[in-house]
Amino acid sequence: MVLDALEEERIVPYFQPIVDLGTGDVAIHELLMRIELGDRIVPAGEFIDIAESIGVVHKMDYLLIEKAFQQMHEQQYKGMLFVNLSPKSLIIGEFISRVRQLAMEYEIEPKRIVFELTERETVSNMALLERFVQDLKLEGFNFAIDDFGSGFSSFHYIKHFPIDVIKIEGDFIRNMLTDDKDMAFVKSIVTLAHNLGIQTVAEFVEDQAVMDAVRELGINYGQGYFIGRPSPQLALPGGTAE
Ligand code: G
Ligand code: MN
Repeated sequence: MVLDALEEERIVPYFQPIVDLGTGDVAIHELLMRIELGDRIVPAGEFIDIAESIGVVHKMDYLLIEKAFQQMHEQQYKGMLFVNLSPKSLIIGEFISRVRQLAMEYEIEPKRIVFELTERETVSNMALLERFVQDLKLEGFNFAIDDFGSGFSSFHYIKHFPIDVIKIEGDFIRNMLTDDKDMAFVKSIVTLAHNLGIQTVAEFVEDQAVMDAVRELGINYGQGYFIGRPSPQLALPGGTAE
């Protein structure tokens, strides 16, 4: 299924809005990979492990990024795009030149692109990963840590990579108003980020109460089903998905 989808270019971009909690504007979208299968849209969770084990995930990433950049260009979208990236794709030799070329082709300044690194997945050669991240940073691209708090190497990533944004693990956010431990985790992550001058995103904002609470804590951005579900369209300034 994965190989056919790649061959037939049925890898499609979905975009989930991320709102600026200060202004209420949709400032960012996260790019999510989907496969079109007849009239069904298959979410990444159902195929990404397989794609990785058969060694084609980087090819799917290129295709997805190209389609997303093309759509940003066509819609004259001026906001930012967060892109999930497997560390394994990142350390493939041609990745940087490909992404740079796509950004030029579709007139997207690198500073509008934020690569999300997950701390759950890692590579054996950390030094190599660090070098690739530094190179992309020099090109002007930015970096976020995805699902911060869910893995074992959170502090390592912050210490060794030029991180601009922390995306706080959704399970902490979702339960923070009912679970004291989750609230304590969220507060300490916010303090850590503030002390380091790093921006924060609350994931899995699923209702108004959590939205108010994360704004109150000084978290910069919110993402989740309460704000918007992933969709094939980018929301343009003014708030209407078009
Ligand atoms: O690991 P990462 O944060 O990139 O995962 C993003 C996934 O989380 C997407 O597939 C998206 O559909 C899902 N998601 C986004 N917002 C919410 C939410 O508010 N609640 C839940 N349960 N899942 C969400
Ligand atoms: Mn993500």
